[in-house]
Amino acid sequence: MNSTLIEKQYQIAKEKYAEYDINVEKVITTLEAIHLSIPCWQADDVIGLEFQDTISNGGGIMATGNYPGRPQNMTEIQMDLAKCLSLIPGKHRVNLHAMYGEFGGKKVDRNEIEASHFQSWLDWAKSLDIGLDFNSTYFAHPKADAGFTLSSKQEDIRRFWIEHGKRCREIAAAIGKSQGTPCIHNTWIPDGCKDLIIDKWAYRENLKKSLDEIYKKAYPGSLMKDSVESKLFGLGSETFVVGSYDFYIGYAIKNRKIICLDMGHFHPTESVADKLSAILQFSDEVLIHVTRSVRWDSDHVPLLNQDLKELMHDIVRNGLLDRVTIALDFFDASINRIAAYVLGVRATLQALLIALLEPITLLKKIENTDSNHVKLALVEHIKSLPFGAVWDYYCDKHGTMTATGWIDEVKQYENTVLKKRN
Ligand code: RNT
Ligand code: ZN
Repeated sequence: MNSTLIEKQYQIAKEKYAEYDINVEKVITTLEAIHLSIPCWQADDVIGLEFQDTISNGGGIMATGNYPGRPQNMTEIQMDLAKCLSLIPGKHRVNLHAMYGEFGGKKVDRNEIEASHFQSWLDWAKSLDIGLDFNSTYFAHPKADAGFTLSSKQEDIRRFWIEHGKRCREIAAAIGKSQGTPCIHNTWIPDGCKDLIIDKWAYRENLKKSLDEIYKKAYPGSLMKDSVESKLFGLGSETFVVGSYDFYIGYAIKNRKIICLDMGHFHPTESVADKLSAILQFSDEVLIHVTRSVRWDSDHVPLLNQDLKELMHDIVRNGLLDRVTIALDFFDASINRIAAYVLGVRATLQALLIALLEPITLLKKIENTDSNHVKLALVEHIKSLPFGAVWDYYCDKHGTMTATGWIDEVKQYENTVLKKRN
């Protein structure tokens, strides 16, 4: 689409939205200030950069598919990520996992990692003027194979992972200090059991004790913030999950940690969106893992579906943009990985844009003063307003392809770069 047409349609859209008292320029400024945290792990199917002498797939994290062109080292991962970022409007952060350090082909175990292993990520992020977030990696390791890490009844295993957690927080704080914005450090553990557990208490008590120890050292919120991520079930933890939602919401509220809500970690009809205006009555912040679950926590690439739109509506309608960090969490190895990123991030931004373009003041007024059918009718009508024209303008303004233009760019990258990899 050429720029004149984009501009023309944008002007008409602006007029349309003005009828509902929406200032589209203001909306664009708001959207520009939102920095999504993009998962480094979609780049290479959650494989990471560690030297591994034993193959370990414990932890239930499994990317399915074998699309050609998977990056094999840090340079290729960074190159792919930079390509993705160039096809996405706005400025975004990259979310690292501890298994993605620069280990120089040496075995550096999880209880040995240091901030220096992430220096090249920091340099790379600085060269792109973006921020980094961080995750401890408690899976894909022989010491996670038995199904329990921080909640393990084996004291040496528990200690090993406690040390990992402490080091990850230190690394996150170092990243935060260097980049000048807080680095969110997220904790998700795979702990759980395929089948019946009698002594649930011991595991949950252990997890609580381990977390208390990991979080003992206080870091200023300007450097790093801690979040804890719950789960409903996973591969190998179908019957019992130690870090359930009830466990972590209790822990987070009591210890002033951030709860991380992964959109794939709840019962299929449970609304993650609806949780925000409840949790945030009692907590300062929430972290979201945007994903698309197909029947279960399948980590499909987010699309502009009802769940995603509802989530963004609940953030914006309740004035929670400053208190909700939006990270993405998906990994699909069955499609072009660059396209996966671009699709997922663009859908998330589009959902935000739709939410920001809603005449909330008007809707709230109608809700308080008019019949319910009037509100419903208006909500329905708003769905047909020309948000796509604003989206195209937004992409064009940021020098990124509008509409489907990026598909050709990804194809070309596939032909010239990805296909040349083994
Ligand atoms: C697992 C959690 C977790 C991971 C990443 C890789 O079910 O969602 O967030 O996906 O840490
Ligand atoms: Zn997640």
